[in-house]
Amino acid sequence: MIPYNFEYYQPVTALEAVRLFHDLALQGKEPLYYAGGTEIITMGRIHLLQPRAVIDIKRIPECNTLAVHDQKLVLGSALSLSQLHDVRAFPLLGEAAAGVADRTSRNKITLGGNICSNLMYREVVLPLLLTDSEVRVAGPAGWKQVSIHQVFNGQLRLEKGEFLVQSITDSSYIRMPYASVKKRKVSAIGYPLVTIAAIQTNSMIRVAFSGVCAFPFRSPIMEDLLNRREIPLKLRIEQALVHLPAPTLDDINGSAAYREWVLKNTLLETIRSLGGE
Ligand SMILES: Cc1cc2nc3c(=O)[nH]c(=O)nc-3n(C[C@H](O)[C@H](O)[C@@H](O)COP(=O)(O)OP(=O)(O)OC[C@H]3O[C@@H](n4cnc5c(N)ncnc54)[C@H](O)[C@@H]3O)c2cc1C
Repeated sequence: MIPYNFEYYQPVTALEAVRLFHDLALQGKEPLYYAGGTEIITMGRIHLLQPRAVIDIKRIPECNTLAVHDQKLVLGSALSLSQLHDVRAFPLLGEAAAGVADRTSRNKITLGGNICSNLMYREVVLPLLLTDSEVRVAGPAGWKQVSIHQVFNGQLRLEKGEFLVQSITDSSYIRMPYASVKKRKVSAIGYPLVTIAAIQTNSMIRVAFSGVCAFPFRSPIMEDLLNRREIPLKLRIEQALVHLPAPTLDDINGSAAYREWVLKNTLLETIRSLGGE
């Protein structure tokens, strides 16, 4: 049960959604965009969130796009993680999506909801970072299409009233060899101790991480060190890990020392699998 009342809106255009957000915010209703609702409902049930209005974006056609235009794959932010996995349009993204939660939850959890999640893992963003994808955002100032690197820095930095509509990925990246590895504390379902996603481009291996620090990231300096093939791989990994962008997570799922051990071994396994020794 959700222990408070709230208004529920289902706009059918992005413009209507943005206008609703503006009007509801003026009325002090602290509106939230609502996608799968799994996080909003979970947090609402335990009083960590209490919006007085939610704006469901799932009926907006652009949020449900799954198409290739001009050699670019366009994915709507309201596609569920199950859909992303099942259609195999972007295999690495599908695998990253399949590592989140359980199938029943993934039928609800959306691409946009995972990337905009208040939970720190946001694992589904890793393939978008690796492929220099772009995102389309709708907001009070209209639409904008920008590189994910411009708006994602640990989390998606949106202006008030903006929401994620689509991701756009160059098809050439989607065909590249890839690896996706998620290590958990015990079972096949759970938050990551370490998640690594990687692709092999023509010139180098690109790597992105979740579960290692308090936010998902891709680091140019780490990638540069990991690709110096004149140096033995184990040494490259040691050198790269000096440049983690923040302290290693140390929590109930795993101590920092354990995570670092898992990270080293997982990186070794991932880079070898892509022929990067
Ligand atoms: C059982 C379970 C296990 C999980 N395990 C993992 C895990 O291992 N790894 C992991 O990465 N995550 C995990 N999660 C977290 C999960 O992926 C997200 O928190 C997901 O639940 C939110 O997706 P949603 O579509 O339901 O979003 P919602 O609950 O609808 O929204 C979540 C937040 O995102 C905002 N939002 C949603 N869509 C948009 C949009 N298009 N534009 C702007 N803001 C938006 C909302 O306003 C809200 O603040 C788990 C969740 C569950 C329930």
